[in-house]
Amino acid sequence: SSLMAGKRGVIMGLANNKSIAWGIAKAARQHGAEIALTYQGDALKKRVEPLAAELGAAVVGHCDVTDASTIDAVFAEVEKLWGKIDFLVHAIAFSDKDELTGRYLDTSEANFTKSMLISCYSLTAIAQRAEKLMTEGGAILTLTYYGAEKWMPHYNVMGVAKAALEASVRYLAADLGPQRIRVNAISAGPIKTLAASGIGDFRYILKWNEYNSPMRRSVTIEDVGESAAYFLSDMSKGVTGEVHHVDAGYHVVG
Ligand code: 0WD
Repeated sequence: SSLMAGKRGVIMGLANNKSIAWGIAKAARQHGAEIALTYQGDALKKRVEPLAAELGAAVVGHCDVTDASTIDAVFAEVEKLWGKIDFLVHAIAFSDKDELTGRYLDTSEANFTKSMLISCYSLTAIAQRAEKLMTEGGAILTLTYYGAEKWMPHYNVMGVAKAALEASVRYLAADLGPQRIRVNAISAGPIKTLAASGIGDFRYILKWNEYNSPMRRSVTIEDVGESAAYFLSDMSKGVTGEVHHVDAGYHVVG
């Protein structure tokens, strides 16, 4: 379709073809958008480059959100490439997997701080840069999980970080609303990705969702991609500060 024709945006958090960022990139492309991708480190560069080629997307360089100079560098690259952007996708999260099992109570200060920096603050850090390039308004989208709202087994510090991320969405929406920059989140149901494989008993959580969600299935990165296209396009031009569940309805049950 031409839903996103003429729109240009940056997608951050692509690790491989199982990533939610890949589902979003594919959908945005199918709907006519132009895309720029970042990667984290040389190992992922080798994964991201062929995927970018498949979509005809630009690769704007290495970005590790714990290193502000790399954030500046990729946004400088995007500015050189296009001058302005229309959308930004944040599909980034991290916690030491030793703390994604057992008790939340046992979270260390070091991992709490690192998880909050990478999984929560990074949205604000990249929104600061995006603001300057969204000169004609724009759409910012992040990814969250139900563990922000309710206790979920093993999600632990990531649940706390996602709760803060969802609050950030509301505060950023208020700050950027006057410039017609919208900020929303998709709360995705569990999907087997690299990041998910670090969560204790993930397969059980996936099965639990399949048996108990209203649609009796789990969601795919393609499902998330299609919903993302709504948030990144003008179809959602009156929507901001929203956390939208793409979880086969699980949130009405669990
Ligand atoms: O069930 C799931 N998979 C769900 C994921 C359900 C609901 C939400 N989400 C969220 C995640 O929490 C995350 O915010 O979706 C987002 C994307 O995650 P994903 O697609 O599940 O996982 P993955 O393909 O691993 O991509 C996350 C990427 C990293 O991959 P790895 O696995 O290498 O950590 O986030 C990036 C990295 O590419 N990332 C960083 N990027 C820049 N700087 C950093 C960093 N410091 N750390 C991680």
